[in-house]
Amino acid sequence: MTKLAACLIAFVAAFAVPTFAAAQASPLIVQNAWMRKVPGAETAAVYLVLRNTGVQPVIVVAVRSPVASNVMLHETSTVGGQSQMRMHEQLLIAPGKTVALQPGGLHLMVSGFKKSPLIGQTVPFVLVLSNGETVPVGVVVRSLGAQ
Ligand SMILES: [Cu+2]
Repeated sequence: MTKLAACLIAFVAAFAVPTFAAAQASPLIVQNAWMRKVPGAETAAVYLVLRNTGVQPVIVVAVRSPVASNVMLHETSTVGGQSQMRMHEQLLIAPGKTVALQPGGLHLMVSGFKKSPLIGQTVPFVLVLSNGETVPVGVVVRSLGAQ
């Protein structure tokens, strides 16, 4: 009986190790997450800074929020003097690199608001990574004039 118990403990320990490894803090650090909300507009842009402190690439494959039905990864670029928005399927952050989503470039495009966020509120978002990991992000709602 004692032998069986010891065996079970060994078994549990063997399987617990990868679980603990997975539960470690994500190498992805999210900073300065904010949303520019234009009153009355049906879409809003979210900006944030993503830093990969790990040794493997981090790939964001989806973004979700309970407040909106649709979050897309967009990039604004100026082509021939005209501002255009392009959709990206995913966003790769190389090891040791920082990617800034900021006005005039990469951003998250949020649409289908279930409830209009108010200035000053922090709205929950979740980044879904290619390894299945999810990273929660609090996005602060700022006014139209915010930079
Ligand atoms: Cu956009």
